[in-house]
Amino acid sequence: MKPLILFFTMLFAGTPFLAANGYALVPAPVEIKANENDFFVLNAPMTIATDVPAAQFSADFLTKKINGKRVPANGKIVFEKLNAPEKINGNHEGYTLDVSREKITIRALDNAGFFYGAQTLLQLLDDEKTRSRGALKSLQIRDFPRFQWRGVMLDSARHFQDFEWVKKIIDLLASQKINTFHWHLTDDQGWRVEIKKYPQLTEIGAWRDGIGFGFLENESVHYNAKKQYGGFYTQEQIREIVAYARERNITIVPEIELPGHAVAALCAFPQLGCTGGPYEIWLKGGVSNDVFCAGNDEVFEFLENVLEEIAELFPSKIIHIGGDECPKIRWQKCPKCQERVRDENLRGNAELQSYFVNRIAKFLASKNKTIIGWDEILEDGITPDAIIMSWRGNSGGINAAKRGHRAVMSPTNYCYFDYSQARTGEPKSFGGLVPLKRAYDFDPTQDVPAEFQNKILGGQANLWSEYMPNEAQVEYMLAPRISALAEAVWSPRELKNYDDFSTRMLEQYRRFEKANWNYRKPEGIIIRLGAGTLVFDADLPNATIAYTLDGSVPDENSPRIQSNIALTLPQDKYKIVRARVFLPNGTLGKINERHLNFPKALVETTLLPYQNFVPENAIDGNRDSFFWADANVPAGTTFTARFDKPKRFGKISCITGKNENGGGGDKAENAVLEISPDGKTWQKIATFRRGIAHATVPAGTQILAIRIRFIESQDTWLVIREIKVE
Ligand code: TNX
Repeated sequence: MKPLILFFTMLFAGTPFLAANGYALVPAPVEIKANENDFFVLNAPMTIATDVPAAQFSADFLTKKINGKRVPANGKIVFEKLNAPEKINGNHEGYTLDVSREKITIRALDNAGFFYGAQTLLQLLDDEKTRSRGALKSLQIRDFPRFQWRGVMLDSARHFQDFEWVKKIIDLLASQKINTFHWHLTDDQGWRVEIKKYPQLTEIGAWRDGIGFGFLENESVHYNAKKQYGGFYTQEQIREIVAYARERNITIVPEIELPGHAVAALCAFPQLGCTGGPYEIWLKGGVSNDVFCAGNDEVFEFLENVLEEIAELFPSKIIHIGGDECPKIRWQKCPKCQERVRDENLRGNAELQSYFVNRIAKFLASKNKTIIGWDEILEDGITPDAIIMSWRGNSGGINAAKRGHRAVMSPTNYCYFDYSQARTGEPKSFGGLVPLKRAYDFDPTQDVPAEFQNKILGGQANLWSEYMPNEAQVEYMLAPRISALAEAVWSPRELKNYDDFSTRMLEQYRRFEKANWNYRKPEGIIIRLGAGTLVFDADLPNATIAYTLDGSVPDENSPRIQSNIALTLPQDKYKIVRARVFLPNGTLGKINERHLNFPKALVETTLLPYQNFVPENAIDGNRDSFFWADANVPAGTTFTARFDKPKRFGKISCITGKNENGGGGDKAENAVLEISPDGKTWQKIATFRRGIAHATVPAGTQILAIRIRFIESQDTWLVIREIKVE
């Protein structure tokens, strides 16, 4: 009689088990079955064999990474053709991975699957538990992606990144199973790709008079002999990166911005703008009124020549043509543009934009390329095969899908990795807030009706580089959020679980460390403030937080609280709260603090928030956090803070604008600061100048409410940093 062998095979239906069992895989795979009682013993050097042509690169790649040895046959690790494609839904990026006592087998249909199988195996082998045990638990993995477009965009125009470093970012993306690298190569601040036919584009367009954006000269190394800031990628370098990425299953989608965001090109060729210039390369962000002229055929000839070289350099079937943020002011006054509107029977300037984009799309179609553009290109009609990149929420993508377009979701409030990772204590950023958890909650099919979901190709995070003066800062903004994105676009939605993810991330932080990546460490803690209530939050699962209410430094002896548990404080009593999270090794993270010196007040405003900004941010005693209102502030708009009972103050001030000390963009322009004893009658106490208003209040004045009132309308966004009372 055969001996009865009992295998304790467990099927992990939900990711919580993944972490608990030590499989710190990121992104989480579709399915793992582990055999608790059997092990594959790691003996150096590991031998690797395959006779499948499509697996050669991955076999070499793995061999190098683990210091293994390629052998003709009988390897300990083997790559084989998968004969049961249904196991991975027939997906060419899918793979199976079997670890038995004798050997490790990776099976796939194609290069991509073999490569991802190798990436998963690398994570398993490098796992701390595996290494300390000297053995890998026997297991079976079945894995394939949820979406076909798993992207990251890098903006190399606002700030430039070193060519070799771009390979480093490709390595990181590949390790997280990202397959699309969208490369933003042109903008108002620089033209970054060599075009043989127009050398002036990079001779002139790649260099600006300083680093700009308020950064110091020494925050970058990218200067030429004339001390101008900038740089560009030669065609030879591009070919090298394209090949490097391709081996790692990454398609590079280049972006050439048109008709707007074109100032760098106009500097090289002023005759391509409506006014003829002179133009200067921008040293700041924003939206330029100067765009390509839509009435001048020379513009199309130029762009077609440029795109011809681009189409040849980048094998990607898809080319990004921008299409966002194109003001029509110049077109309105340009005789050539108006002539075009008449000749083409267009309904106006908005339709002129769609004429422009469609004409380019047609040219690219002749090169066998499809266009993708920011969601603005949908507004006035666009060729049906155009793909829409939805950045202003998911709605652009949903509308696109309903009209039969394919779409990629990249909504600002989940995917803009130029936004801060925490409310306080972070480097200067574009603004906005996308903490790790928020990035993790990204779902490309959120709110998409079931019948249109097949139109959603996937999702993408964007690294706009206005506030990333150097490569280290790009790394900081990308990691760890890259892992959250990766899981959102790769792993099955039903398996998503943030606590489990954060546990697996502890291992991922080690990987970042090993790859010498300047990642944001998880000690950040966010303190949310309700009315009289504090809620502590951290990037670590079930975090314990030490806090103080007297301004002292929190330490091991301070009171402790668990994350996400509310702490209610007596009103008006405490001025400052400081908090630190306990790290997994028992030490304390960096200090976060919040001032609580604004008396209890209720905010009432007709302003609409931009994204998830809350009006209370403007009265939380902290000018780092702010309320960001949406563009277009009508005359008469008010923003009122009303107290529960009348108060007396010596001084009242208000700071608005993007700069910490007031001013910059998005400031209150034609507005006044007013007070009221009863909430009905108002008295002006100051007028805003450069975004700031301050007043000394006559002694004895009773104040029930303070408000900002806009005398005239302004069509900008508005940042209200803080109303301060003393
Ligand atoms: C909007 S997203 C832009 C970019 C900026 C970005 C900053 C998009 C299509 N346009 O030009 O860099 O905001 O977050």
